[in-house]
Amino acid sequence: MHHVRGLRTLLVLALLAAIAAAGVACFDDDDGSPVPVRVATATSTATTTATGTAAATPVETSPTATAEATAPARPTATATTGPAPATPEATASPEPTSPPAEATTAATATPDATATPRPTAEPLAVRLEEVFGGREFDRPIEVGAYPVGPAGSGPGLFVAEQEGRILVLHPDGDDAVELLDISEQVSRVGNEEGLLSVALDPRFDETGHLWVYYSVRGTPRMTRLARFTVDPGDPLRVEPGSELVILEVEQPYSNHNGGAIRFGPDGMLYLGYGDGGSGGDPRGHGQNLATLLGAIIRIDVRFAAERAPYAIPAGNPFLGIQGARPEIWAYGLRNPWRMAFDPVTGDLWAADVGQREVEEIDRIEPGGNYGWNILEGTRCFQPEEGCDARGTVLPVAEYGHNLGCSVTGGVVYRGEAIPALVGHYLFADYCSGRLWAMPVDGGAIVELDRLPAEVASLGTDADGEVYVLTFGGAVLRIVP
Ligand SMILES: [Ca+2]
Repeated sequence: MHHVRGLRTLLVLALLAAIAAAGVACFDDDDGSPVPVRVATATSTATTTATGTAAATPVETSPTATAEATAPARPTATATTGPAPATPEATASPEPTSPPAEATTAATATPDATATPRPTAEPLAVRLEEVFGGREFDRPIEVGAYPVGPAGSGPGLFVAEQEGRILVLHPDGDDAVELLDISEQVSRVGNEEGLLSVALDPRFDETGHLWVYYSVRGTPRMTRLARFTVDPGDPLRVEPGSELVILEVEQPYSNHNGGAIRFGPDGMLYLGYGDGGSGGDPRGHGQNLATLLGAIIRIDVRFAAERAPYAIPAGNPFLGIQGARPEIWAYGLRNPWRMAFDPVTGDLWAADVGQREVEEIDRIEPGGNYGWNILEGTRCFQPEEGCDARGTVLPVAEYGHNLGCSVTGGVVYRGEAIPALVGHYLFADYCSGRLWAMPVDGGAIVELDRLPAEVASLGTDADGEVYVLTFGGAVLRIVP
């Protein structure tokens, strides 16, 4: 009797596995690639981006408009700011900004980013080693360089925990100084709520500013971008009461808060917002330019003050477009959990978490519509068949849920310790623990490792070496 039931269970499991495999096979030509695949841009019809209007859905643009499109406003574009911008709108520059109509070409921007895998000369071999003396953190979500260590000497690292604490440590020791604890004001009601991102000001040595993004405790439910300032005499101490609220956005649901604060090579602050949550984007935020939800924003916070917390940089693609939020840099995103600038090329890479089947890696171009919720990866989502994806930018790479369940965006490796890894975008899957490397200028994606724990985030130290954060608590460094 027992073994009959066992057999039946096996049969059911085998059937389920077959169904799962078939499900993956229908979006990917080869049934379940062992690694994420580059998107074949040659076969894509969706090579124009954005629209001539602020319409929520893509509108066909004339072929000439795209043919002559020049890459507008790289992140190096200038930002208009006087010493004291009055309101964000006040800085709206009369000079022509890049109209969305000429926004970008799709993932075809780099001609050699083709789908043809390039044979790898040598297999990439890396190891992951424990740092901080094996210290365990409480759901660490961000790691980054900090100019001083706990004893005040040498460069350190900061590690932020979702609960609301930011610690400063040396990679070689488990001594930690608590830099900031905002857990009293952080909501942890939802699994995806909490302190979600931390970034040092690009001129931290002069300004002492620390930028944070978190879910606010209380009602209404919202996320907040805020600035704190360290004591000028003691960079290991944040001045109490120094918080300056920069931007708050109401969040209809507890999930998909996005959250990555990154400063571009242009000195501007970029922040990725999720679509507001629930499932399938029920309120259509992804394609709605009137909300910051489902978008990556670019704002100028260099002269942030209570009356004028930020300004809109000239060159923002939707500046001056009626009905569109001028903060938006790119849209059509579901939950860009992590993003990073390539320190060499200035390219902004984001990983957008999928809904049911596809996880994707995007190279973010100004004005780009990344497709959600029309598309999930390269696959139609709304409607499931025959969707109108004109005007959307396809991902650079994608993978199905045979390899994981939720992509964790990483960084482009530009360190020195692992020469073979230079120029690779590193990313991982939260569920399967798989860690991948994708050459940014084309070529096959390779699996570097498979971690036993959930990978929550990746970050770099001052030398560009990479650390992997797991929700289990461990912080690991990638070494040759
Ligand atoms: Ca997309």
